[in-house]
Amino acid sequence: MPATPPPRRNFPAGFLWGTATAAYQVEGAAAEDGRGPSIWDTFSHTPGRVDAGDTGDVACDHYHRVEEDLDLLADLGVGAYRFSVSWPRVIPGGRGPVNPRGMDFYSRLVDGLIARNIEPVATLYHWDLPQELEDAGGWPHRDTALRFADYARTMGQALGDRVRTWITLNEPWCTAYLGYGSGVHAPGRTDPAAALAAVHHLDLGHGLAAQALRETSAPSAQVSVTLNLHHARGESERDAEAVRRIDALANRAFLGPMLEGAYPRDLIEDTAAVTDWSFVRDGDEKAACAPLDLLGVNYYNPVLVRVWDGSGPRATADGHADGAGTPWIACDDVEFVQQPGPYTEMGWNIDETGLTELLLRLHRDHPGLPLMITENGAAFADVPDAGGRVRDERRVDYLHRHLGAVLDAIDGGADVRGYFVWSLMDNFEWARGYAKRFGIVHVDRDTLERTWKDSAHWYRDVVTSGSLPA
Ligand code: PNW
Repeated sequence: MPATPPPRRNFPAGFLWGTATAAYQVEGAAAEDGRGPSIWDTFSHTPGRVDAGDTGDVACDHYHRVEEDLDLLADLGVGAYRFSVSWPRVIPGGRGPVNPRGMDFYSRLVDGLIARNIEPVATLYHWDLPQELEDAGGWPHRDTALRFADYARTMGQALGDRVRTWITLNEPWCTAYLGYGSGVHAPGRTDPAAALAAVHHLDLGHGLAAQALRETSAPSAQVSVTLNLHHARGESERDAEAVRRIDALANRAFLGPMLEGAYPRDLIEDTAAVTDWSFVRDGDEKAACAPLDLLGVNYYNPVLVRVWDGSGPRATADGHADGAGTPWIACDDVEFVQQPGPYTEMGWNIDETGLTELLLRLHRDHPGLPLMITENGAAFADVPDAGGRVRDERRVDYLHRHLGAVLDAIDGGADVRGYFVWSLMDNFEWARGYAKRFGIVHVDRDTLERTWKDSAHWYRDVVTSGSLPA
């Protein structure tokens, strides 16, 4: 007798399936049609900042290949596409006049998506701050939050009739702590007090931008923010203090003001030696707490922490403690413990149980707030074989595990509305350059030709059936 195949697991009706990219990582055309420079142009053109000296000058040339890429999305069968708008493409100096040719690109992108029945999910800030605003002080400076809100209003007025879902910021953790704390991201500063000021002005900018989008977009538009929450675990009860510290600095520094209108007391106390938080003015925390329709969650891996007893070298397995600065401000007695493998080529451990736990925690702490996985994926270097096939079974396995983890969270009551693979195609992986390939579609660095990997075929089957194979 033939064995009955094990059943597929179904996602809820209406679950939104997508892929994600970001402007600087895919567009290229860095100096075309009136685009102004961003901090990532400056940073990537500074020797020593990005592996192999890679820059986003050409990237995937998506700016010129947008029609081909729209057809690629349609062929994948996805219901949504998450892209980001390059602030210096639409407002070259960060403030002041709009560049109509830049705006036109996004208008055509949105129209092209809608024409193919693909929902546009637009992120306003995926790290490419206009250089002029950095020169004026950047995110540690209050004015940047106000200019961000102006930019959001401009975008709402231009595209708010057509964009169904807005995301204000992508991963403000990276902007603040990697951009101004550890310095591994643009603008490359290593100043802990500036990093915490950046946290606040990102929180404030988010709230003001969310309000501006609400005021300018169709009533049905959904407003969201995307956070890379750190799912921190301790090895034992003794490590609860390390977990609390990481949770305050990495997660509640954003969740607190954005969702509850207040910074956590313990965060203020933990960081008292670095800043007195006097940049928080009356009314700011309330302003940061604009009503949200969804919370975007980017998830790659959990972290394992313990309290360092001062003996021996401190374990820094999260990969963020080398170099001149650290993202882990006031955490000198926290160790990041090496986790058991396997790992992706970023050196990130693969553990999907952290995703289920994180989603259930958000469901418990913020009941009634719908969740969306706005990024999840893995870097593996597989390239086409002689026959042109890309056998990336490790990526298929990664996605399979994590989609199963999403289903486990849904079974546990979490209200998860959608899932976006990072990324549609291999692209500029920030400080790691082009060598780290996150795409489900391969991009040849010489010809820029797009080739479906096995994972793209696999993902098409998942999204078109709305179910996960056993
Ligand atoms: C996210 N870290 O970045 C971003 O949103 C994407 O643009 C990026 O390509 C993707 O994840 C893969 O890295 C992160 O060092 C970059 O902890 C670095 C870290 C986390 C997220």
